[in-house]
Amino acid sequence: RSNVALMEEIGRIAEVAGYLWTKGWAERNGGNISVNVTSLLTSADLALPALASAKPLPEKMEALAGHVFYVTGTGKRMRYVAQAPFENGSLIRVTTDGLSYEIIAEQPIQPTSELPSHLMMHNYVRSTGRDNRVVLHTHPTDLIGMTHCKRFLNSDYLTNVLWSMIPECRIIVPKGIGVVPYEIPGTVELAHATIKQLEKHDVVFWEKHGILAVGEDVIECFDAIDTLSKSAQIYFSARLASGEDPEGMTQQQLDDLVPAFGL
Ligand code: 2HA
Ligand code: ZN
Repeated sequence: RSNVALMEEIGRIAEVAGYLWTKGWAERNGGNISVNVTSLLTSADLALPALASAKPLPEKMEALAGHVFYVTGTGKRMRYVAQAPFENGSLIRVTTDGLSYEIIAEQPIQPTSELPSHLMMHNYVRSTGRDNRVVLHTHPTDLIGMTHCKRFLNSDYLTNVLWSMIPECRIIVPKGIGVVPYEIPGTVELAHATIKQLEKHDVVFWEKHGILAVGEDVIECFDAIDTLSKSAQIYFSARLASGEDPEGMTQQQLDDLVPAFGL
């Protein structure tokens, strides 16, 4: 494609897809990415003809009418998204009535099974006035492992444990972590429960499944999850070293970060 701004953004998505694979967070087709690229497109791009007939969305997406997204393909592997983003994902356009979507480029690759939930989240965050562009879902082993422990299925407790492992964590994930109890992957129920958590948080843990982050930038979304993963690794290392729960930074040390970093 000749659109330089779009191809740079696709390059960043491919970069992150590669990280997800090398991190060990993307077994087989695990995880999915959607990025709103509307602002990067020319009017000719926006008017590209549909490559397949329109598919209905589960709900009306008013805030997304006419918007175009790059989305990873259903059953596609992140390690191949990294190498060939347009053979393992496609551009889709939400119809002007917000009721359905159509694939417009480059090949008729069917979007991720989580597409309805991704679009519901994009629609929700945009409707709150934020320039949300990214929904990133992935399967980090360490963070999913924590969701198998009942005591971590509490947003305040989980946030505090991970924040208190290293100062960066509160700085990079200032809104903390939301927790969603187990739901069947790809369902509207999972999407609704996640959207409830997105009222307060930009990162949500799905019990016994994975992590979802929203934001303006795909690299920043990756960094937030990566920083939480680092905190989890420090937590496990400290537990192994001492045989006990690490004390973590004190509440005072955590609170001092707020004025120091303008959080
Ligand atoms: O795309 O991770 O949650 C595969 C998944 C579904
Ligand atoms: Zn998943």
